[in-house]
Amino acid sequence: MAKPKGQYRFSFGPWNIDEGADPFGPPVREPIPLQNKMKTAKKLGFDGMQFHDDDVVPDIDTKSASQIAKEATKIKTMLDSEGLVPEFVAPRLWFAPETIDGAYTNNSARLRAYAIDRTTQAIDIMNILGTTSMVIWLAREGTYIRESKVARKQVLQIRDAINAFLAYDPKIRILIEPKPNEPVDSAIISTIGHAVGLSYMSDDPMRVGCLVESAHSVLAGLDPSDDMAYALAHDKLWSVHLNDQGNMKFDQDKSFGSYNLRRAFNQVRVLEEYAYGRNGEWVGLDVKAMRTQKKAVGTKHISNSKQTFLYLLDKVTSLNTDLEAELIKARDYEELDRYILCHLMGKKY
Ligand code: 3MF
Ligand code: MG
Repeated sequence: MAKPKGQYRFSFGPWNIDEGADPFGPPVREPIPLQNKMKTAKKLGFDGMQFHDDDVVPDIDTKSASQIAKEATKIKTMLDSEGLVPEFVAPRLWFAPETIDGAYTNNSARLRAYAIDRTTQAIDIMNILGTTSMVIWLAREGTYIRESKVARKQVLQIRDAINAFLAYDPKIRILIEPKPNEPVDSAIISTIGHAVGLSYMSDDPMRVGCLVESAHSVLAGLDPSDDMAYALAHDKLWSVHLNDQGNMKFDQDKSFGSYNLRRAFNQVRVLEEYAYGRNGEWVGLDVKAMRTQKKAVGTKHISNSKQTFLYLLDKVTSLNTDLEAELIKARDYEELDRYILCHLMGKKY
């Protein structure tokens, strides 16, 4: 799909409008029905929605295949009537008792089989919704203590699972979303480099790419824009989860640009420079409302993040690239630094 420069399509998931529970306290906002979340998405100028399998079919493990198909069809009709496109489906492989000690890398063959089955079911849901993209966030594939798993074997188990899904449906593409830790102490596919490496180990590397989440890169001590550039160099940046993160804390999913505006600017810059979206890739936001927000203002993190992206896009497209090139040529990086800061602060340079 040809994309004019500077034009983007935005998406988020139902989990991004949440009830505000955290590990230390209960929900503080009333739940909002899925259809209302869809209406909010449209109202805020979003054209796409991302889903976990059980966002589409709640309590999925208790339902038969025909019940799952029936409920997914209902959601498809709802999406169509709201004028929204499903971006991807991600199997939620970290909630069920079967995945307590990992999904594809569980030490039990029976529980590994559960994870494979659950994922093929997610592929069936994708087909009903009408998307060929599956995101896998490998939440519990790693270790709480290193001696509990054989790390090399885990890598091959994930590769084999990916190959099984590629064979199950030749139309799908798999996007690996890496994260270095949380909920596990140490994740086996922890960075975008690991994800890209794993894609080349698969039976069909052209159908395995990745999703870079800003906060996950920061948690790994890396710069999100460099991670995006790395994936772009491999033609494997197939989605992004923009948000922000204050260094090595718990996964914060703050509004895009909220912590480090320059870091956010450089993410927009790299996406714009390499015409991200030209093959239909979405700008996904994976942001969380602060627990302090009341229900009526519980979606500002989403609209603010999109607006910050668009404001930063203005900053990217209005950058004086001749001046930038001149300063690079002169190797006057102190001056380049000052120019970028003045530009971001809206000060006359
Ligand atoms: C965790 C995440 C997840 C994934 C989602 C889709 C809950 O840190 O970022 O959000 O993005 O499961 O893969
Ligand atoms: Mg995410």
